Amino acid sequence: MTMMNAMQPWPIISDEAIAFIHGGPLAPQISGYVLFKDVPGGTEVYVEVTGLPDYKPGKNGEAPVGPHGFHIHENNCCEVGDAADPFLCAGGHWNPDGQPHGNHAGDFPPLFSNHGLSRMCFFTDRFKVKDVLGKSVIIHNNPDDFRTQPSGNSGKRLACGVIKPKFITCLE
Ligand SMILES: [Cu+2]
Repeated sequence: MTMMNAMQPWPIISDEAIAFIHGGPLAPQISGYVLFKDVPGGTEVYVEVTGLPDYKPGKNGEAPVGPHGFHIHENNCCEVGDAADPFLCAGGHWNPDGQPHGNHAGDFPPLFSNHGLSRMCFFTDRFKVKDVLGKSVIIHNNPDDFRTQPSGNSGKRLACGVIKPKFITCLE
């Protein structure tokens, strides 16, 4: 079923959404997508990305590279901006119910690189697809410690994708 809704930035309501993930200047080889699908009681999230960096252990007080922090951020923006610190326009973590980091609605399990490939599917009851349209998904360089506020100390932003309804219309 399709319908118009003047309060939504999108003309048609869908129960599926997709974010196409593109690597920024720190990891231009990253490519993939995140799918969101309404299911009873919540949403299933499926992610498939390639081109992730290989794991590097932390040395001399530096954080390890990977597993990669993975979150929904609050803004509809994946412009690179500062090439040394990309994707700042995506904003902070999407946090609609004012929770501490570690319990943000868009705090996701980290991505593990299997020679660059990560594939993962999980369920969340924290949102439905309509709630995350126009937000963004970010993959970070470092692991999320799920403690440090406000974003888990997961480091720079390697890749970004804006969450859009999943279908093709003649207007796109
Ligand atoms: Cu993040």
